[in-house]
Amino acid sequence: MTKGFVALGSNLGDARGQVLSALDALARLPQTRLLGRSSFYVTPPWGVLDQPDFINAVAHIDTALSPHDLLDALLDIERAAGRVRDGERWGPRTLDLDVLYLDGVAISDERLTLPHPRIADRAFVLLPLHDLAPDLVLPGQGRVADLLTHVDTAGCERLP
Ligand code: PH2
Ligand code: MG
Ligand code: MG
Repeated sequence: MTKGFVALGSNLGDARGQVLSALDALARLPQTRLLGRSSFYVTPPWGVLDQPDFINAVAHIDTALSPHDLLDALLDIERAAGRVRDGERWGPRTLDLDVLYLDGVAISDERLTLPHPRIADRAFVLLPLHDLAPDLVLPGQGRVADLLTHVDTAGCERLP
């Protein structure tokens, strides 16, 4: 089994409901346990600014799936939530599930890069990840709590 973290995001339709359902779906994946989840955050859009605010969260999982089988399972959950990929990078989406990190795993191929290469730039990932793993050191990027001090968290709000 390998422990790791998955980022969840949504900004179309019932965003909070999509993220909640996705956590259920993660808990039901084969050979996988959901160990915990962060708070939910409302976050301003990053990358493409002209789109609705997101709901973001991070899940802590333990899985015996290979990294690529996990990726395929996440894409299945996205499709089941009605995600349509129109090719717009960083555009609005009903559900986005990204593998952030798996213990001891370093991969870079055309489908998957681990650890996720842009965690350090993104308050919408670092805030929820910090709830679960402030002392996690992301190889090549740094410690989550330190990285969080270097990003702009303006407009990000933790939901009760
Ligand atoms: N996801 C993106 C692009 N921009 N901005 C926020 N706030 N949250 C996201 O999850 C997000 C984003 C592409 O995956
Ligand atoms: Mg993403
Ligand atoms: Mg994605």
